[in-house]
Amino acid sequence: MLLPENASSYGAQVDQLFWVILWITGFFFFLVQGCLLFFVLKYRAEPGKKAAYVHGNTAVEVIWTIVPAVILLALTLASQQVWAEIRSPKLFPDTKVQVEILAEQFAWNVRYPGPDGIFETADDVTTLNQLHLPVGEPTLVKIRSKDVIHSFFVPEFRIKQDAVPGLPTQVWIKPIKAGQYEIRCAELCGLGHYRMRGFVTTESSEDFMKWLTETKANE
Ligand SMILES: [Cu+2]
Repeated sequence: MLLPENASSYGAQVDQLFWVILWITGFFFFLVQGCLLFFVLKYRAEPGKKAAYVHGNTAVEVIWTIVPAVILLALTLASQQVWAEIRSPKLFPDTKVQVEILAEQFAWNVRYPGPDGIFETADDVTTLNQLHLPVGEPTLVKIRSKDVIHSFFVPEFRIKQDAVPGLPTQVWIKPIKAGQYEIRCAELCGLGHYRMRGFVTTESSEDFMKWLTETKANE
């Protein structure tokens, strides 16, 4: 509901943080706007009523500084674990499958290392804009850029990572269901940015291996 379908192992945790933050900020948004409306009406200009000069209120100022600080600190601690789990290479799960994505104006070059597990060898499997991932299997995704800054974004996996020239980065994805999704470039990268789309297919390990073999045969 409201959010795109979740198709990755850590998506639910990301969504949970999102909702907690939305509830907190939403609550204070309505509280503040409500107070504003109330005071605007209560202290509106009336004939014969003199304006009061209020210099400030230290107690109230301390409260409205400390309360947000405590909330921010709590959110930082609460999100730290999920963030580290998703983004800290030291905490990545063991990945049998690896894929390299080289972004360029305006396409995603996808490369699998092939049976030898080593990139840039003759048995590599390469595709353009077609990323396949096995369901239930954590996959290591290496992201690079050939030219300008792009951003690898698959909303259904709750992952977004900039592709920066000269700065290889890594993310991991463990799809939890079979389906078809889109890779969108989330960084304005030139005139063709709008058509920089890739397609993700998540499927069973058997189908994934079959696809790899067929793609290699058709190269
Ligand atoms: Cu791009």
